Amino acid sequence: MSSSVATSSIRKHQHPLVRQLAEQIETAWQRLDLTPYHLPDDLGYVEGKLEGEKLIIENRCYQTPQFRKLHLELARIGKNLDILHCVMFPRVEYGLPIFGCDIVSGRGQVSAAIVDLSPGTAAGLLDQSYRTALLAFSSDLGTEIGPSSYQQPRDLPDWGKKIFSEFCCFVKPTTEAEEHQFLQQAKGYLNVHIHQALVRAPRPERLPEFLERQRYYCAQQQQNDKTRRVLEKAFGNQWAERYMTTVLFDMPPES
Ligand code: BLA
Repeated sequence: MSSSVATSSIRKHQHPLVRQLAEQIETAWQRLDLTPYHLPDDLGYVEGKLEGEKLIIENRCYQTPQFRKLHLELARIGKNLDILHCVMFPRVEYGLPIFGCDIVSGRGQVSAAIVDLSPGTAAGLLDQSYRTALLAFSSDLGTEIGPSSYQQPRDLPDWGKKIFSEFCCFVKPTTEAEEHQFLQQAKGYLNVHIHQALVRAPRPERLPEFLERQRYYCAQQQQNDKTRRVLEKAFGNQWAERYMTTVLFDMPPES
C-alpha cells in the first residue's frame, strides 16, 4: 500500500455516470463557501491490491459554515469496478438532512445507484420545506422521482431502511436514459438541499437530538458489509475498520 498527494485524477477513466455525477456534485458545491477539510494524511489518496488488481481511492473533502464535511470519493479497482461515494455531513446544530449517494459499476454496467436526503431529526422524517421542494422538483421533472419510475428498483438492506427517507432512490439503471434520469434526480436533490442549507438557521437547543441522529446514521452505514468487504480484501481488516470509521462515516464528537 502506498499513499501520496493525488497528482492525476482517475475519473477520466471511470464510467460516464460516475464522471458526470462527480462533476455535477462539484459544480453544485461551488455555491457554498468552501474551505479545505483535512483528512488523515495517509488517507487522501490510497492504493491497494484487491485479488491482484490495483485499487485506487481518491478523496475530495471540504467544509463550509453549514457543513462539517463534504466528502466526494472516487475509487477504481483494476479496469472493472468504479465507485462514487458522496456524503454531505451538516454541522450538527443545523439539523439538516444528510445528502448521500453511491454508485457502483462493474464491467461497464452500473449495478447500484442510490441517492437520498436522509432525515437529520429524531422523528426520521424530512421537514415540510424539503418535502414541498422535492415534490415541486418532481413535478417539474414530469416523472415520479421514486425508484418505481425505473425498470429495476432495488431493495434496501435492513441497516438502510432505518436511516433513509421516503425519497430514497435505490436502483440499477438499465439504459442510458435511466442513467440520465438518475443524474437529473441527484442534481435536483443537491439543488434543493443546498438552497435549504443556505436559508436555514442553526437550532442549538436541539443539538442533542441532531447529534444522536447523525451518529445513528454513521453507525448504520458502518454496517454495510459490501463496502467493508471490498476494503478488507484490498487493505486488511484493521485498515478497513479505520477507513470506515474515520473517513467514510466518522461520527461527530459527543460534545
Ligand atoms: C452497495 N457499495 C455497495 C456495493 C459495493 C459497495 C461493492 C455492492 C454493489 C451492489 O450491490 O450492486 C462498495 N461503496 C463501496 C466502496 C465504497 C463505497 C468500496 O462507497 C467506498 C470506498 N453507500 C455509501 C453511501 C450510501 C451507500 C453514502 O457509501 C447511501 C447513501 C449505500 N451501497 C449503499 C447501499 C448498497 C451499497 C444501500 C447496497 C447494499 C446491499 O444491497 O446490501
